[in-house]
Amino acid sequence: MPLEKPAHIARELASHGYTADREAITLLARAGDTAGSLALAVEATPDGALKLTKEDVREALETRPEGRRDPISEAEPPSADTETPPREESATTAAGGDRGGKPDEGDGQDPLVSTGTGGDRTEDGNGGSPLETEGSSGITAGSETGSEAPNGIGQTAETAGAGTGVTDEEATRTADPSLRSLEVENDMTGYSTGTGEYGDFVSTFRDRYERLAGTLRGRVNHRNATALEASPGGGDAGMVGMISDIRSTASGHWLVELEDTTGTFPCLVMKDKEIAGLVEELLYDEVIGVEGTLSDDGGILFVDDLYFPDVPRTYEPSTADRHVQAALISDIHVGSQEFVADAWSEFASWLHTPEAADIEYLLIAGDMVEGVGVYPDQDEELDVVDIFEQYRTFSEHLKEVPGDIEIVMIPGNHDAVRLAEPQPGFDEELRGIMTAHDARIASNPALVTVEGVSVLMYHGVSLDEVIAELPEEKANYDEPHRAMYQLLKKRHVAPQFGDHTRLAPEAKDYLVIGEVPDVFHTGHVHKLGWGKYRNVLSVNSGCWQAQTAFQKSVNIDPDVGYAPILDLDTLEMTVRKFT
Ligand code: D5M
Ligand code: FE
Ligand code: ZN
Repeated sequence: MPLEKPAHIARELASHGYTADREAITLLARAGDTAGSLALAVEATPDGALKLTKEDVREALETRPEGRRDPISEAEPPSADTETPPREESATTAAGGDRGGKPDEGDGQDPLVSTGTGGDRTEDGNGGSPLETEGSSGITAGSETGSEAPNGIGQTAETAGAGTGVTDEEATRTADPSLRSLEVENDMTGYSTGTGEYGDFVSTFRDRYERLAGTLRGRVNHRNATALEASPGGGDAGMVGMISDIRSTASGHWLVELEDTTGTFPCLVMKDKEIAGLVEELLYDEVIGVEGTLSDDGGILFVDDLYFPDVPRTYEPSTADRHVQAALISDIHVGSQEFVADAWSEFASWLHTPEAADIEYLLIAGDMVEGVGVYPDQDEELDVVDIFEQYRTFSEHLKEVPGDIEIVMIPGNHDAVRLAEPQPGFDEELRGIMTAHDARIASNPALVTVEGVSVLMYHGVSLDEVIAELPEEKANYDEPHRAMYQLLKKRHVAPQFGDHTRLAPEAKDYLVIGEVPDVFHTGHVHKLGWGKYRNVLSVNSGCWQAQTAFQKSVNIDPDVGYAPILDLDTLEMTVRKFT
C-alpha cells in the first residue's frame, strides 16, 4: 500500500498513537520519502504530545538530511485528490420545513436517501426535484445537495464535491481555529444529584411539568385539577397536565387522565372528534394542554382542543456566519465483530481530503463501542471482550480523523456509563483512554452550540419506544426523523418513563427540550433519516456496524457507513456513503 496517500499517512500515525492536523498530513504527503519524513516528524514531535502539527513536520523536513530525499516523488508530489474518493451514495437536502403543523403533514416530500450510485442521477427520487451531480473523480458518483424548498417542489441544487479541479492550494487549506466556537449547555456530567429515592422522581416530574406547562399556559385557558374538581358543572374549561393514564371507554371514546401539582382530572376525547386522531400520538408522562367543556356534574372535561408544547410555527433557526461544516454520526460500535472498520477508515481518510476541508466539527451521538452485557448473547459477537480495550481501540480509530477537527461525544446505551437517562459523560478513566483530539465529552442529552447553530444531541433510546407506541405512518424505523419530530412536538427527548427508556431521577429534568434547537441529532436505531420539522433539522445518523444476529432476527436492516454532513451556514445536508 503506497504510504503517500493522506489517509495512509493518517493511519500510520494513528498506529504510532498520533493524530495530525490536515496540513501536517498534506505536507507529509508532498514530501518525498514519506516513510522517512514521517519518522522524522514523529521524532520532532515533543515528548508527550498527541498531535502532530504542521510546525513539527516543517521542522522535520527542514532538518532532513539531503540524502534522504526522494527525487521521484519530489518531482511529482502526490496530491491529496489523486486518492480514490469514497463511493458516494445519494444525498439530498432536508426539504420540507414547517408544513403547517403535524409532523406527518407533508412528509411525503421529505427527502429519503436512495442507494443509487450512478454519477448522473438527476432526480432525488422524491418528487422529481432536479439535482445536479458532479463526480468527484469521474469514477464515482458525486454528492448531491439540494437547497431547501418549502414544499419539495422546484428544489434547486448545487454540488458539494470538490471535484477533480482541486488545486494544491485548496488541498492545503487549513481551518482557522480562532473562528471556531463551541459551547455545551445542559451537560449534567458531574451534576447528578439523584439518589434514586422516590423524592427524586417527584422533583424530576415537577420540573418537567413546570417547564413544559409554562409553554402551554399562555395558550390554554386553564385551571388546576383541584379547581376543576371544585367547579360546578357546565361551561368552558381547560387544563395543563401530565398524562397519567390513557384508556378507551366501552363506547370507544378516550379517557385521558391529566395530572398537575394539585391532583388529577379525567378528560374525555370523543371518538368522532377530529382531535381523536391525536390520541394515538400520546405517550404516558408527556405534558399537554386541553380545552373543552365541563360535564353537567363537573366530574369530567369533554375535550375540544388538544395542545402539545411543540415548536413555534414561526421558529427561525440560527446559522453560522461563515461556510463551515459538521459531520453528524453515531453508533460506531467498536469491539463488535460487525464494526465495519474499512468503512470507518474510508470516512476518516476522506476527512483528510480537500473535499472535506470545510468539516471542522464531528459530532458523535453515542455508542462509541459495543460494550459488554448490553443485550443477551451479545458476547457471542464481540471482537474485543474487554470494555477498556474497546475504548482503546475506539481511540485508535478516532486518531485516523484529522487532528484539527473539533469532536463532541455523548454516550449511548452501549457505552460504559449508567444506562438510565440522562447519562453523564464518560468518567475520568475513560476520558484518559480517549485523550486524542481533546474531544468535548458531554452528557446524553446535551445542547451543543456550534458557531451559533444549536444542536440537540441525544442518543435516541426513546425512539424505539416512540416507534413501538405510535402508528406506523407517524413513526417507523425507515423514517426515524419522524419519530424525532414527535419528540420535538412533545418538547421532551424521552417522555414515557418505565419501558425501554430508563430514567434516572434528578432535581431537574434534563430530558426536557427547553430551548428549541436549530438541529436535532440522534442515532441508536441505526437508520439514516432526516427532515425538517417546523424548521428544525432532525437528523438520525446511521451506524458503522453491520447487521447483528439480533437485528437479522427482527429484520432491522441498518444503514451502515453514512456520514451526514451539515452546512452550518445554510443548514443544508449532504450524505456521504463509505463502504
Ligand atoms: O440498537 C440498535 C437498534 O436495534 C435499536 O433500534 C434497538 C435494536 N436492538 C438491537 N439489539 C437489540 C436487542 N438485543 N434487543 C432489543 N432491541 C435491540 P443499539 O442499542 O444501538 O445496538
Ligand atoms: Fe447503536
Ligand atoms: Zn444505541
